[in-house]
Amino acid sequence: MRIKIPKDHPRAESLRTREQVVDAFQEGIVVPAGLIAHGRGEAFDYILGEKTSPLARRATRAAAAMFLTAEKPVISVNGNTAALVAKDVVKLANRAAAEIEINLFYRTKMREMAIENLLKRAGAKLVLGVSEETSARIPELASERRVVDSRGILLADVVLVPLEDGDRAEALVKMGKRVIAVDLNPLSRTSQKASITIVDNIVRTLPLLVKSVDKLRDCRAEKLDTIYQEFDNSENLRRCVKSIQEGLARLTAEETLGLS
Ligand code: PTJ
Repeated sequence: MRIKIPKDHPRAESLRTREQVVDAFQEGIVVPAGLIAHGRGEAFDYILGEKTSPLARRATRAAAAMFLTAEKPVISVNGNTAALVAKDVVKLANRAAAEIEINLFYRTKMREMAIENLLKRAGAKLVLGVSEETSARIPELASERRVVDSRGILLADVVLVPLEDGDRAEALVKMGKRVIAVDLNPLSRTSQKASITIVDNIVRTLPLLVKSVDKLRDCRAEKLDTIYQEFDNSENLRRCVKSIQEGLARLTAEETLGLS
């Protein structure tokens, strides 16, 4: 069932994004747990004001610099990411010479194919993570996420992992990879374990990351190294938690609780 979202609804954008996830659920791209994960993200986004903060901008710039200095960057795509930002994933892959790899927690052949089709319709030429012949296992992981492509994540030096569960981010870091997470929850294990965490909604992050890559493209390698080395992820996360506290205080002060 489709609902018509009034244009002047104060949270129209958020509701449209929610509909996108629901549609993708009906197409077999998003799993039931993905709906729950999206709701959790919505709650954080609501408190954070549903806009990109200066902290997220700084993390995105550092992530762009890290991407541009990578020898083999890979964008890991799960159901929710495909549902929300397939076109931006392809744009980022083209602009940053990165591979796209499907990596699923709830892995089925049907979902792999549905997500591959979606990414190809969005313009992707090559989608890794779907061929049995090239599949490898990463150590220390029990979940289906351990299955990776031997041409992709296995060899990658930088991996973008949007909307992840904590185990894999930790395993990838242990393997010596630099991990860029996108997660609205600054307290999640993924956020805490990643090298750079962008605490923002993926629907805003990816277009901004593409812009940032374009802006930094002509910088010298030393300058790019400095940009991401100067970024302090723990400090940035601490400040994100503080902005959640401030967001809650603001919402209470404005007495907007329960209005939408
Ligand atoms: O497609 P699959 O099979 O790989 O499964 C994907 C899900 C999302 C079900 C799986 O990775 C999972 O269970 O993830 P978690 O552990 O719920 O973590 C998802 C994180 O993403 C949570 O911390 C959410 O707050 C956050 N999140 C949800 N939606 C967004 C988001 N962060 C940024 N932008 C969003 N739109």
